[in-house]
Amino acid sequence: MNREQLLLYFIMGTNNSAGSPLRVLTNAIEGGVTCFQFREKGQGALEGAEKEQAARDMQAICRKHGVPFIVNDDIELALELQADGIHVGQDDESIEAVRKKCPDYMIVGVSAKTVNEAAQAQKQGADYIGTGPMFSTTTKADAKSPIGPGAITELRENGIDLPVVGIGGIKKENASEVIRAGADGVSVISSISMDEDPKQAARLLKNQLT
Ligand code: 3NM
Repeated sequence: MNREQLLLYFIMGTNNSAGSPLRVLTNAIEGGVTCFQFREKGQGALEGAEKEQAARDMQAICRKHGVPFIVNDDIELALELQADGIHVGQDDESIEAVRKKCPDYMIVGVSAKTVNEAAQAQKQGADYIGTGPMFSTTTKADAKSPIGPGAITELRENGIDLPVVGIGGIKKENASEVIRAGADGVSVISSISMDEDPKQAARLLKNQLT
């Protein structure tokens, strides 16, 4: 995994964008997003054929702009679409099982917040980890209490050298703190998807990261 591709990692489903999801994604990419994850979860999430079509439409936009397209949680969909990657949580399938099902080129990302989880992910062949919530968030219904950017510093101090993105409650005002703590990038949903100007939101966020 190329660490630079994780710098501004945008995540969205059709149920968490203020405007048309395809327009939001296009604008976000034009504003500088470096990676995208399709995460169709929670209230109002599409299922079945509608979910697949939404994913295909977003993948086409990502392809056109050369942005990696990663699918959250749904391995069958990732395989069907030949997505660039798959992201799984601690409660989803083991990384080893995911690795076995997916072709070698596929990026495998894992959510990991403790040194233990991160070391396990590293050992099992994850390409990057997502650590959070950094700050409080209302986007994920079952999000835990914030663990803060210090959790990333702790991973680094304990020898975790995998690419890491911070996630949860990240916006332009606190993003640089996450990078300074040792992250390669930040993952955001609402600070881009719910902004009335996603392109400008992405641009302003990115300005804080380098
Ligand atoms: N995962 P926002 S927090 C999808 O802690 C997700 O693992 C989290 O949304 C974790 O950028 C989160 O709007 C929600 O806060 C991120």
